[in-house]
Amino acid sequence: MSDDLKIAVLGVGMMGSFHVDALSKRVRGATVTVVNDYLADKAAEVAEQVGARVEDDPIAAINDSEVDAVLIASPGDAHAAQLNACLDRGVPVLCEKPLTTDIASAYAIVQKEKALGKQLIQVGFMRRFDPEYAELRKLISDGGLGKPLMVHCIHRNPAVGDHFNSEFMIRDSVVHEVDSVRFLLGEELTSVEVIKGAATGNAPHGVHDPMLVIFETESGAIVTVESFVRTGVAYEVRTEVVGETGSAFIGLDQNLQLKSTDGRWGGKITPSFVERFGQAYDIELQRWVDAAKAGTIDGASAWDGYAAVAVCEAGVQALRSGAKFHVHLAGGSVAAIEPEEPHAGIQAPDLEGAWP
Ligand code: ISE
Repeated sequence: MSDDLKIAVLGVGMMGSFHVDALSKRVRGATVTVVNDYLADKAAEVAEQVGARVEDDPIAAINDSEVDAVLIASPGDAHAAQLNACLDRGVPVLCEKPLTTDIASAYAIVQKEKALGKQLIQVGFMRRFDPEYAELRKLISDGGLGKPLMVHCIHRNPAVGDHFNSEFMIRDSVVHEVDSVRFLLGEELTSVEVIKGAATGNAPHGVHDPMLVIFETESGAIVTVESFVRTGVAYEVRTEVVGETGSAFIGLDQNLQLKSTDGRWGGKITPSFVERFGQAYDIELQRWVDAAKAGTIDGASAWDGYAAVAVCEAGVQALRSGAKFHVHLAGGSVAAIEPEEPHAGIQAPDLEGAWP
């Protein structure tokens, strides 16, 4: 339709093609007009399915006269240049995480958008649109749990490729918990530690799968994240918030429960994040399209994307060094991340020979 938001989708791998499908079938008021991917065949295949045009150059796609808004689902290292081009042209953009791949470029994007005086960038943290997360957030902000003291997050994937090393687990998986906790509690994360335990035999040598990531927040709440991406079982994302006056749990996967004659009881497992968060993705896209038409955003901002980049970078440093890392976001300059001073540890007295 003529008043549809005309969208260029950059990157049509798994996420990008999923979004093209949603935009063309389930989202109202949007048309995908231009598709770009570094794999020409893939771009042609996806474009043909929705009657869009292929543009080989992502920057030309952003500047195309038939494009009102951009959805970035390209690899993370392409984001900075593509976001800069969107800001230069002044078009709304929904960018999949990460905002960019380093703190300095993420901060530069935040500053550039701020100088324009208009929020154009929304970051694709889809869990914010999941009804359970939204309900939990409201419960917390209404004071239903009292002061939040602890958050326990479980993030399990059934299987991933070998490229998914320990650092990637933090930047690609744990990043969702970083944004979710910021969203739920409405405060920044200020420190991060990584505890590496025994690894599953399913993980390539040297990959710390599973690992435990521990954050502190501005108010002193403690957040634990189990990141386990090769369980071989199901997609399991659960969050429990423990407050002064109660606790609440989401992600129990309580769909149809069947009792059968063989004495078993239960439901079907959720195989991947597409099934678990399919509804959230659709809501996210619809609200982004509606907001873009109204000249605003409705979801995670460039600042939220930047905060996630900074906290995850600190997480990677904590993983590499074994030290706890602090994150300082405020202060009008690029985020500082720094290790905590090492301490001497406990000195046990040498008792050898003290007994006869
Ligand atoms: C993936 O990129 C996602 O965004 C999923 O939500 C997450 O669960 C998965 O671990 C990531 O690899």
